[in-house]
Amino acid sequence: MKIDVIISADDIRNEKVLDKSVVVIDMLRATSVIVTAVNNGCKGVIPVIKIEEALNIANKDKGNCILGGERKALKIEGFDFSNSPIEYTSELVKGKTLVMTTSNGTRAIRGSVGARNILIGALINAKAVAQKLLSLNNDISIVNAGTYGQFSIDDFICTGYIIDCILRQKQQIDLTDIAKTAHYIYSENKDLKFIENASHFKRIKELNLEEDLKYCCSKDIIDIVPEYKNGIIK
Ligand code: 3SL
Ligand code: MG
Repeated sequence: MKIDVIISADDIRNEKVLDKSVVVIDMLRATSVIVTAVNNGCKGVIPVIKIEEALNIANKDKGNCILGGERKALKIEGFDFSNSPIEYTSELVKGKTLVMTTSNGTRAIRGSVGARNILIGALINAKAVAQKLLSLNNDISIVNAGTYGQFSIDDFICTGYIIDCILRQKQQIDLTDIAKTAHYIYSENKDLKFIENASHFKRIKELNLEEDLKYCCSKDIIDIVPEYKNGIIK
C-alpha cells in the first residue's frame, strides 16, 4: 500500500488518482460541511462547480433540495446555507439533498473522478477515514483541496493526522516524500495550533467565524465516511 498527497485542486492529474483510493480534504470548510450534513441525515450532497449549475439542479426539485456553499467564504445570494458546518443541523438537513458549490472543495471532489473510491475527509472524521482506507487495501492519494490553487497548511496537517492514524495500525506502508513530510509536520504539531498560520484560517477568523474554526479543528467527533459515487455523495 502506497500513500501519495496532492497539494491543491489545481494539481490533480488523472494519472495521480486513477484507480486509487482518494480522500478529498478541505477541512476549512467544505469537507467538514459535507461530513456534518451527511452525519445529520442529509440524503446526499451534489457537488457542483458553478453557481448556475447548482441553482438549475435545485430548482428542478425545490421541495427536496437545499443550496449551500460560498464564494470568498461568504454565503451566495439566493442560497439557503453558507459554508459554515454548524448551520447544517439535523433539523434543517434531514432527508434533504444538498446541492453545494465552493471555491476549492467541490472542485477537488469533481477533479478526482477516475479514482476507484472518492472518500470525503476532514479532521472531524479522520480516524474513520483511516479505518476505511485500510479496509479498502488499495494505493491511496490524499487530495488536498488547498486554497485557490495554492498549498494550504490546514489540509496538509489533516493529511498528516490521517497518515498517523493509518500508521498506528499498519506499518508496512510506502509513503512518498510529500506524504512523509505531511506526517512529520503533523507529528511535530499534534495540538493542531500550527493550523492557525494558514492564510485561510486567518480569513475565516477575520469573518468572526471562530465557532467554525473550533468545530473544524476537532479531531474524530464523527465516525462516518461519506463517499462520492455517480455524481452524489452519500
Ligand atoms: O474552498 C472551499 O471549498 C471552501 O471550503 C472555502 S471556505 O472555507 O468556505 O471559505
Ligand atoms: Mg479549504
